[in-house]
Order: sequence, then C-alpha cells, then structure tokens
Amino acid sequence: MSTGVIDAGLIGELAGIVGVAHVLQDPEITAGYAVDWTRRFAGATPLVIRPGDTAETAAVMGVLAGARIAVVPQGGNTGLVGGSVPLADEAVLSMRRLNVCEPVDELASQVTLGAGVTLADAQAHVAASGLSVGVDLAARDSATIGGMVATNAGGINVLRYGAMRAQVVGIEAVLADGTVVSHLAGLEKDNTGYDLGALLAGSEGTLGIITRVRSRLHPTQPERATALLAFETAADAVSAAAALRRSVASLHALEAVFEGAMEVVSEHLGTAPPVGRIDGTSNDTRVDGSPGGGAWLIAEAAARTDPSDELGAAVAELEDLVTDAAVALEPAARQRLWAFREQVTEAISAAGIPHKLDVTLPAARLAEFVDGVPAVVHAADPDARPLLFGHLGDGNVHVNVLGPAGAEPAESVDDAVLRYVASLGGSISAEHGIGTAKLSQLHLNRTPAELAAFSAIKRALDPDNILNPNVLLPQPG
Ligand code: FAD
Ligand code: 2HG
Ligand code: ZN
Repeated sequence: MSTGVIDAGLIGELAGIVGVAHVLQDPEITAGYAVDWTRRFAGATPLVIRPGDTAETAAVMGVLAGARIAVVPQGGNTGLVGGSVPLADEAVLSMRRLNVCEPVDELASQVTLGAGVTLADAQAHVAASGLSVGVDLAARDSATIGGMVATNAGGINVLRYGAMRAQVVGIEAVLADGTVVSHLAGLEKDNTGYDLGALLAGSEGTLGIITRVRSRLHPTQPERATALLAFETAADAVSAAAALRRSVASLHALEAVFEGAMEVVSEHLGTAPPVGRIDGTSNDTRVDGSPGGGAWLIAEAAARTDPSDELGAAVAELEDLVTDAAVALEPAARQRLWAFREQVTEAISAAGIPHKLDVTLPAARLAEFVDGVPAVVHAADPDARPLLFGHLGDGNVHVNVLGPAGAEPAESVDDAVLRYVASLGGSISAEHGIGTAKLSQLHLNRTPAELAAFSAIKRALDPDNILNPNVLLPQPG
C-alpha cells in the first residue's frame, strides 16, 4: 500500500477537527506510539491523531481517506502481535480520548462505553451496580474496550462468560471513508441482518474504527475461593483441569503455569510458590528439549455464597493427581497466589524480548502438545527457552520463547511451533490475534476460500486499503 502525502494543508485540516494539541508530529512524542508493549515490534510514524469523540473520528477518517493516508488504530497499545504500531510509516489514530462511560443500564444489565475506556475504569464504573464486565485480563489498567473488541480479547474468565465478542450487544464504528455505523440499542434479540459488532470483533483495526461499545454485564460473584495446585507432570495438570471443568459449577478461572515459566516468575517475585517444587528438570532446562518438570493450576470458584466447599470437594477428588494444594479465601491471600500467574508476562519481559505464540489445542491433544512442544522449539533453535503458561480451562497455551541471555530466538521457532499446533488440529491464535506476527502462518488454519472471503469483506469496507493495511490479511496481489 503506498500511502498519500502528509503536507501542511492536511495537517491544518486535521488540526481544525481535533485541535492542534491532538495532532502530533514531534518524533520524540510520536515514538511512544510506534513501539509495542513487548519491544519486539518498533516502527515510526509521521503523524499521531487523537480524536475526542465519534464525530471527530469520522471527520478525521474522511480527511485521511481523501488523501489515501494509511492508518493504524491504537488503544492502550498492549496488543502482543505487532498489530497496534506503525511498522510501515502509517499514521496512528489514538482512540484513548474516547473515554466516556455512560450510565449503567441496570434494567438491561448493559453499559455503553467509549472505545478508549480502559478495562479497569470500566470495571470500576459498573461495580456499584453489582455488575461486572465479562472479560478480565492482566493488562486491565491500559487495555481499552475498543482494542479488546478489535482483538476479541480472551483473558481469565472465558470459560464462564466467553471472550469479548460474546460481550458485544451493540457497536458504533467509523468506516474507512468516514461513514458512522451505529447500532447501540442493545436488544438481546435482534435478527435484522448482519451483526457488525461480531464482524468487527477480532478484525484488528482492518474493517472499521470502533468508537463505542454496548457491553453485556454479569452479576458480580463476590465470594471467591482460589486454589493453587501442584502436579508432577503437565499431563496430570491437564487431566485435573478437565475434571474441575466437569465438576465445579462456580468455576470462574482455570489457569496453568508450567515449570520453566514458574521459575521465571518466582525469580521475578523473589519467592517460590507455596506448593510444589522447582527441581531443575523443567522443560526449558533439559538440554535436548524433552518434556519434564512440574505444573501448577490456579482454580478459582466465584459465587454469591461461599464456594469454598464446592471447590474443596472437587480438589479432594483429585488426590491421585495433585501433589500439594494451597487454598486462599481472603483477597490479599488470593492475590498472592494469583501473582504466580498474572505476573508471568511481566517477568518474562524483564528477562528478555520473547516470541509469543498463543495457541489453542483440542482437549484430546493438549497434554501431548505441552509435552511435545519443547522438542519442537529445541529442534528449531537449540539455545531457545520455551516458557509455557496459559488459560488451560480453554485449551489455550501461551508458548513464550526466549533466546540465549534474553535475546530473541531464531525466527524459525515461530513457524515450527505453529505448524506443530496446526498438525494437532489447534488454532495458531487463541486470543491475541494475527497482527503482523502471524501473517505468514494464517494459511495453516484458514483455507484459500476463507481467505478470499476475508479479502472480499475487506475490499467492500475499505476499498483503498487504508485501515491497518499490513495486519491480519494477505496483501492484495
Ligand atoms: P491495542 O494494543 O492498542 O490494539 C490492538 C489491536 O486492536 C490493533 O490491531 C489495533 O489496530 C486495534 N484497535 C485498537 N483500538 C481499536 C479501535 N478503537 N478500533 C479498531 N481497532 C482498534 N490478551 C488477551 O486476549 N488475554 C489476556 O489474558 C491478555 N493478557 C495480557 C497481559 C498483559 C500483561 C499484556 C501486556 C497484554 C495482554 N493481552 C491479553 C493482550 C492485550 O491486552 C489485548 O490484546 C487487548 O485487547 C489489547 O487492547 P489495547 O487497547 O491495548 O489494543
Ligand atoms: C496472559 O494470559 C496474556 O497472561 C499474555 O494473554 C500472554 O504474555 C503472553 O504470552
Ligand atoms: Zn492470555
């Protein structure tokens, strides 16, 4: 995609819409919008525009479309697949100023949120109504509702409420030419044609700029019990996770940390987990990459009344698999257990720049994958360290790979792992999206006919290919 000319006339037009303070060109300031959270993806941009509402977003897109300027929509810039930063000199459209939380509709258990509202602000806004947002994730202080819809974010409660697409009951968006499409009534039953919210969910900024989201809310489940369970092997943890899913009706989260990742997060936190041992046989320290090492599950139950008996009884049933267990009920104690899962991403980033592979496996192949993936990584790069954790209740494993001394691993690691995933019938992106990082592997999961349909949708909504043109879709031939 060749991008149009950014001249003084264009800058003046944009400043006339959003105000001169919100058209940024100083490289020292724009640099912060051009590097992603992991530091793996870094580019440059001639222009950052910060609209304040839907009308300004529409007017800005009208100007950019007229001049054929390619644009990367950006929310909190916590995306992990290189889709939120300009890697080919695109302009950046920062959506963070669209941060209005409208009053909670308690009758409908819904709320309309600006695209730039952070997840933490949305959570705080709805809490007084005894309601909760269905998706929760560790980047909550920065990730925005618009970015979460655009990536169809998952997080820790998908097994109970579904991912972000399942929360969207209405959407407002600006199309590539500046047209506003708005469908925010939030009717639970509404079969009046195509579901644009569902289409934009997971579109990664390629089909429209999300400006407002009508979100479903769920009754808060204030009573919580959290268990950290230790296992000798990954296969035991996978079996236990399946049993907990079957037996705990109030199951709210079911997360895993495997030994290599547990070593890294324990070092980062300066403390070992209260249960289980890190014994040096982890999958990242075996010289041949063969499987080994322990595993931990965090299982959290949440309900209106104390769910600890239900969780405790289910854990007791697992006595043949669990080697040790710690249970916490109070918020501070629960948070101490959660730190061993929630801090893994930060801990790995402190150790180096990882390659992040975010995959789902069919339940029947999950244990085989966890045991098999270290050898696949090792064959591609003998010096690389695979670090495994994730949302085991959803079959979602995050395979992070560090190179020696924190350097990046060989590029070939990504392809090898993603081919292995596809060979087992899994998805190469469970929740982070394709971005630029997995563009060349999308064909592993999607047929040529599906990709042609994707491209047809893209051409219809963005004929000049100005919305995130280097993300998700194969480039037009
Ligand atoms: P950005 O990073 O700014 O953008 C992401 C994509 O959405 C880009 O393609 C961008 O162009 C597009 N986009 C952004 N805003 C808009 C908009 N208004 N309209 C159209 N397109 C837009 N993800 C999970 O799914 N589950 C997790 O558990 C999880 N945990 C995380 C933990 C940490 C510590 C970190 C750093 C990230 C984590 N993520 C997780 C990834 C990330 O937080 C999510 O992908 C999140 O949805 C991105 O939101 P954002 O506002 O930061 O979007
Ligand atoms: C998580 O589940 C996030 O913690 C981030 O999706 C995963 O760092 C990662 O690879
Ligand atoms: Zn995740």
